[in-house]
Amino acid sequence: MLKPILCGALAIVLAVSCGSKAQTGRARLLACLKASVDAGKIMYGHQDDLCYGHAWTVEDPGNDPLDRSDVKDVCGKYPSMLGLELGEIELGGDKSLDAVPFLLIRRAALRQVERGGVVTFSWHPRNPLMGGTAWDNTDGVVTSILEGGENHAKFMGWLQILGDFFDTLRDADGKRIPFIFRPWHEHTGNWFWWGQKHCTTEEYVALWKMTYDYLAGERGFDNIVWCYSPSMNVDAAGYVERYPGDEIIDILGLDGYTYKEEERGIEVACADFRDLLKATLDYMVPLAKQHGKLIALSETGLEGICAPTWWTEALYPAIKDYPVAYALTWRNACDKPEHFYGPWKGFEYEDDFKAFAEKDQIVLL
Ligand code: BMA
Repeated sequence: MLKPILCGALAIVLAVSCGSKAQTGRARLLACLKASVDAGKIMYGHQDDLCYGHAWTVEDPGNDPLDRSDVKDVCGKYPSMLGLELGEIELGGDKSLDAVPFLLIRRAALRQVERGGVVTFSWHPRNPLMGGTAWDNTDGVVTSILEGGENHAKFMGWLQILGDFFDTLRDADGKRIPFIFRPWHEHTGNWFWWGQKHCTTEEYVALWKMTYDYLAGERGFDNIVWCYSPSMNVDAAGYVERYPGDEIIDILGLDGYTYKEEERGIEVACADFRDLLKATLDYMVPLAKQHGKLIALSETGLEGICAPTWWTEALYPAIKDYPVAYALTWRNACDKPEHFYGPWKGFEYEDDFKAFAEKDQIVLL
């Protein structure tokens, strides 16, 4: 059984409803997430939260690795959902595309689960055809890695390396920990090589199936909860167009950000974000019900949080009336001062985050 992630009454709900030992890790984690949703809660998540912060790294003197967190610095608690990124693990090196050691990522994942929280992995693999990054968005890459393609063997090698990493994620009893995996995200845009314009629907679905068959099938990872996460730029038809199927997907995710643009003020940008997110959740809720799936805001944020009340007046009102399992804000890059999406101590609008975190519905550890 997973540890309860909450204190008080809800902890009891989770403790009794998180499934039996006989269930797979996937089923148990899903049961926990569902119990939390059924109790009306929304878990708060932050990307890379234990690995570094807005103005610190784990190597700084005085920082106990895995104890510091920008979120905890502000509100006294860790996020209940920890996002971690595995981009470039496929190259076999020891650091991710964001220069985070995979050893640290592994320890962060295990520590988060030990503390009773949940982990979600994203993966921005490089372009296996052209050699560039995930943003090297050329056509034909997916074709080249599917069965029969010139890069199929190479890509299967990448999946093997990913699987080897996943296999190291074990608790003190040597059992694989349950976690969420969210590959091939934001495919409804064209910025990644697996994006809408760069492959057909059949190819995209085949890419998912190949990934799932290898990890869940061949490697036997029955501890993975699978999240599908289109970008918030589509209607209901666009959302489901490339859906890989109910057998593969557990969570209907959504990546949706607030974008500041010169021509509209930040207040309008926040209101537009709130309205679009609600309109998207309006069609996701019946869809999730129909397919028997959970919903998550798998990535969100406003870069640099230049709105004084983004948390309480843009994000919170947009999600509070919906069964959203978790909402995860993107990373606070330590090497790019303007690239932050979570709170940090000393940030001018940190009180607004505190007010968000103190809402009954919002769950931290
Ligand atoms: C993006 C940015 C990049 C980062 C990537 C993967 O949104 O934060 O700086 O490399 O995510 O984490």
